[in-house]
Amino acid sequence: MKLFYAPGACSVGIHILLEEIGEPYEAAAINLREGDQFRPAFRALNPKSKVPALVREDGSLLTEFPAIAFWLARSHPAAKLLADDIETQTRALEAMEYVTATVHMQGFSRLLHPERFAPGEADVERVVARGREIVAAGFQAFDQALADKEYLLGAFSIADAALFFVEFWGVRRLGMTLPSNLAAHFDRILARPAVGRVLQREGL
Ligand SMILES: N[C@@H](CCC(=O)N[C@@H](CS)C(=O)NCC(=O)O)C(=O)O
Repeated sequence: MKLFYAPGACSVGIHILLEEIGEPYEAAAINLREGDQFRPAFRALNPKSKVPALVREDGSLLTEFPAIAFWLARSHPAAKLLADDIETQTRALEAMEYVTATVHMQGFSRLLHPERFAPGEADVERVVARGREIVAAGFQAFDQALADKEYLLGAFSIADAALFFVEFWGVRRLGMTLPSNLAAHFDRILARPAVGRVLQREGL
């Protein structure tokens, strides 16, 4: 398997899952700031020009965080990244969808790239304020979900890897203070050896 990632991007969650699985894989860095994602070589591989992108053993490409995470968990059951029952699997999809489609794409995208949402310079402030509201609502919901457990689904799973990348952005990129249950969850994940290895490899 070969993961295309960008240091500190949402792909860090998939990088962590590969490291948790513990089988050999390749990891290739894409420099988003330099526009590597739009160069012909990467576009030919992934026309969406996005990371994470995972090339599987059969040569096929998988994109979109929830799909990659779900496939990795299901195809590597020994890693115990997702329990086998339908309720846990549905809850994992629910959490990953909220992280990726709402907290990331609607919230953090407004905070990190307000120009993509603001028709003009005068609108940037309002766009950022809306981004903060969306992220805060997401963090609040996940904080509540973690009130009585260490991980979203009880044991560490693909859902936690998704939640981790937005926690990481909040704390390390934007200096936010996480609500208490979320802060404890973030520290718990940071303490996992696989996570330490990935952060080191990505230069974070
Ligand atoms: N819906 C996709 C979003 C992927 C995405 O937006 N990735 C960002 C990095 S966090 C990216 O590749 N951005 C490149 C760009 O915007 O040009 C997923 O969940 O995998």
